[in-house]
Amino acid sequence: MTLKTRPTPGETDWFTHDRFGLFIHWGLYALPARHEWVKSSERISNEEYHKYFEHFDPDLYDPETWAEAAGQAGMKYFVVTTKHHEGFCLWDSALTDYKAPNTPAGRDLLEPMVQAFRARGLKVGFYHSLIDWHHPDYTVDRFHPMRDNEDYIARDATRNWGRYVEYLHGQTRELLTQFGEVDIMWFDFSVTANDRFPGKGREEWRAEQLIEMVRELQPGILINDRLQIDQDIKTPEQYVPREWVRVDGEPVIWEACQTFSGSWGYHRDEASWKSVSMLVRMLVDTVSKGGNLLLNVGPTGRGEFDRRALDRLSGIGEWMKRQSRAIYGCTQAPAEFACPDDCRYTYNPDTNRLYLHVFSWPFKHIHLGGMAQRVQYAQLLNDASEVPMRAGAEEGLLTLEVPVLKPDATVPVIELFLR
Ligand code: FHN
Repeated sequence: MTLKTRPTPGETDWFTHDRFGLFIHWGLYALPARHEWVKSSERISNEEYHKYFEHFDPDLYDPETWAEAAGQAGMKYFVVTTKHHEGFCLWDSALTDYKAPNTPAGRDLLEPMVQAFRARGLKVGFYHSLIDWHHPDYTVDRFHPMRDNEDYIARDATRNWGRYVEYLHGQTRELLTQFGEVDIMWFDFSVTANDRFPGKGREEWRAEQLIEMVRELQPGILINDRLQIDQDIKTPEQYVPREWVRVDGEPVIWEACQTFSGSWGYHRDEASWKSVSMLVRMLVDTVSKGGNLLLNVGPTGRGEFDRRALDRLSGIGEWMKRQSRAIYGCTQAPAEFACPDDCRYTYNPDTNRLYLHVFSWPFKHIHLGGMAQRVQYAQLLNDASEVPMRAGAEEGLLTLEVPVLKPDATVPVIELFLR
């Protein structure tokens, strides 16, 4: 029996089936190319930061190549930063001049992206920052670039917070009425208070009203948890949870978001790029605990996925080409199936097939406790070659006789057809 999660307001069946999505962090921060938080970490004023607006010219931007790379990697949905904390908007918003059409890009960059990914068969998700370090009515908080500028802080008294929240809600309305069906709304994030500044959370965003509007405009849409009101998806970030994520002791639908390297936005000099093997194992580990993986690319200022990202996406795609049925439609295996060391199980309840992902290839045998009567047939997923089985030395033990050489797969998978 697989774990059942509590009901959600949105339609999550496709989400928990598809398991694997692409996160895209793209904005002016691609030009400084040293993390999307550069404006905050380097305390850059709007005036100083404006040079990136003036030079944002993604002349090599072709979202069809992005969608193809995502599709080839086996990704089934994407979530793109419509606006990140810097406040810059990828689409032709009527509510601001701080947008792509007003840069040398000279056009709405979101519309062609949505079209390209939708045409490639991927579901559409919009990340939208609650935080806005550019908007004149956004007050200073613990992360604001001007948090050490007393003159700027003093002018908070003249800022109209209500007007900023109207802007936030108004742009959300634009996003959910101008781009057809939107499948995910990924808000980010509520700010905790510190000893100098108040926080910003559900009350400050008028989150209940915002959620109501989102669901009215796009019935069935999935909303994440970062308005400080749990909705459809819990979103652990930059780590793989030890077990199925729970809220108040109940298993919930969850999606881990991760980067290839140490930065969400394009970072030219950051070198901690995960290997394809590690990324595949992260995907498997996530699904083995009932979760989704949202894996991020930060495109360059020229509008491209860089070579390091393309290498990882194609490497994952090579694995998914033959192993994807151990991911799509799969979830955590029932507790009765004790997983062997250095392996993970995923399980498809519809086909009643168990997938043994072997992280460290053993010498000749894998022993499955309590499975002697449960498996009718076993094969390597990469080439459908039979894996002979025999009753093990002890009661109920099933011994798989595996080839000495590791199969031709980043993470070999043995498909077990259960009785
Ligand atoms: O501050 C952002 C960060 O830049 C990035 O967008 C991540 C992605 O989930 N969210 C926030 C940090 O939690």
